[in-house]
Amino acid sequence: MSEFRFTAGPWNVHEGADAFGPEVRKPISFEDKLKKFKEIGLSGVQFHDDDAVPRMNDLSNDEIRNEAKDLKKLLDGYSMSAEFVAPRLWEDIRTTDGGFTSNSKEDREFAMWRSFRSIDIAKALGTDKVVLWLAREGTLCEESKNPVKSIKRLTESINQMLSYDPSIKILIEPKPNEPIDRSFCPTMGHVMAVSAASDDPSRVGGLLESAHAILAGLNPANEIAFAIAHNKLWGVHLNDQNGMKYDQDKTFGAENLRQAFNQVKVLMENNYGSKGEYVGLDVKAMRTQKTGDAYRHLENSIRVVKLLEAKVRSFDYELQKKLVAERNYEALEMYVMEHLLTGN
Ligand code: 3MF
Ligand code: MG
Repeated sequence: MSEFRFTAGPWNVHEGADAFGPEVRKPISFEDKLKKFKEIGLSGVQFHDDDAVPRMNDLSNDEIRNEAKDLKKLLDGYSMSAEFVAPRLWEDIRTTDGGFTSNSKEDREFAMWRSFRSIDIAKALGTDKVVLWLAREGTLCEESKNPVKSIKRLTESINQMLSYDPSIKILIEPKPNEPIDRSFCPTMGHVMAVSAASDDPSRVGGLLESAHAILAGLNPANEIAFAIAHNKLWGVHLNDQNGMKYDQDKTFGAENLRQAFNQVKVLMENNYGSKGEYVGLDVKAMRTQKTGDAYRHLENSIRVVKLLEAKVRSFDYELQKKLVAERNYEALEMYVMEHLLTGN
């Protein structure tokens, strides 16, 4: 039995286009994805604001709320929950230079409008979580933004969201680069600092994505631990990544099983999920995967988490204690490798 409840976003079943080529699979409707998500064992769905309410830029605030309420009914029909809503601030012409840290006042106002609407949508969907993946909050040309002012603008934007709705929680999902070159909030340490600087630190936490940590040259399990130590790990995006290159969103564990094991281990040791947190998967199928078999990367990721949960349960903590006391880390490391390579 898994201790975790899993989620994914509709973008995790996509048409397979990469940065250099066209789409290779047929689009699938949201309801079909929802049905299949349920079937493969997910408990909920992650949303961008415009995944939940398409073409929201053309709708009034009330129309947006009403469409979100319709979506809630659809989710209820499948007994699926909404984990979070994230304002998608990286597709509109008005966020070409970023949203919260754009040099243009009108663009910053648009970013706030989308953020307030994301809060409205989250409330209508029955979740108190808004995720900020700060895709364009940084620079392509380093001299183009005042970094101190920009970081303060980010905090001010978060403060406005906190005061817009007293029950909403903000989860910052840090990423060091891509599509921006130099991010203003690249790691979980930065997230904790922004949280501390906000008007209500108890409502600003983090969501750690494994691949984003690897892109920053950091260890995902330690990034998870850093947020847990501050009581602020409110979401994860488990996946994998082959080194510091473009964002790959590979199946969890597909590149580095020991690193994946340690992520599951730190989550389990700290009862992640006991306060309603989900294990989110942010994985993408390979471009080569055929239409009609577009969910296998999600199923595989769930399977890997479950197999690693079993490995954590059968981990010999007594032996670990003994070897730590002897400071025999060579023996401990070998035990971990044997444990992962053999038996249950
Ligand atoms: C990019 C991401 C994003 C976020 C998503 C929800 C498109 O690297 O990880 O996926 O996860 O916007 O926060
Ligand atoms: Mg992610």
